[in-house]
Amino acid sequence: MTQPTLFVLNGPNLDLLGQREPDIYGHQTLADVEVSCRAEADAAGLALRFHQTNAEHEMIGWLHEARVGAAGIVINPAAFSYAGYPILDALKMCDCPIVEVHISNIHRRDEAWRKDSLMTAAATGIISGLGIHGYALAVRHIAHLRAGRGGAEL
Ligand code: CA2
Repeated sequence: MTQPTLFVLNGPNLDLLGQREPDIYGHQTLADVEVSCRAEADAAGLALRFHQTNAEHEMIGWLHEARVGAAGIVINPAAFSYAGYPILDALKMCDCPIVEVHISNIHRRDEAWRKDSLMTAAATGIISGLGIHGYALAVRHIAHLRAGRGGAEL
């Protein structure tokens, strides 16, 4: 029997995680993020698709794949958060749970433009400011929903 698939999708510049601004984003790399997501997905019996792109069309392609039967989507849209209307439309086409993750607390950042993500309008929920641990928590939450333990009371 094929396992249900969870998508963890990362937007522009996150391929450089761990190499820039460690005071904000930490020292761990996107490969470390993938290891932590895979551990959670394995424990929950979910197959994992883990991707990063700097190209909007590639992100939209993965969302179109996820639209058909994915267990859930964890997305750090990075700067697509602020201008990615085509990605917002694609997220709105997905019926599965969507958790938006930001490594930093976007509401606490100095730049006002970072605070308002367009993507939140399509997300089931958002995790922001818990470092890379936010990704593992997001995967765990989707597993939790699949086990029928979701809803308002967690
Ligand atoms: O906190 C997050 O995860 C962000 O989504 C990261 C985005 C940023 O545009 C959002 O405001 C918050 C990307 C930051 C720029 O890319 C970097 C990647 C690695 C290290 C430093 C910066």
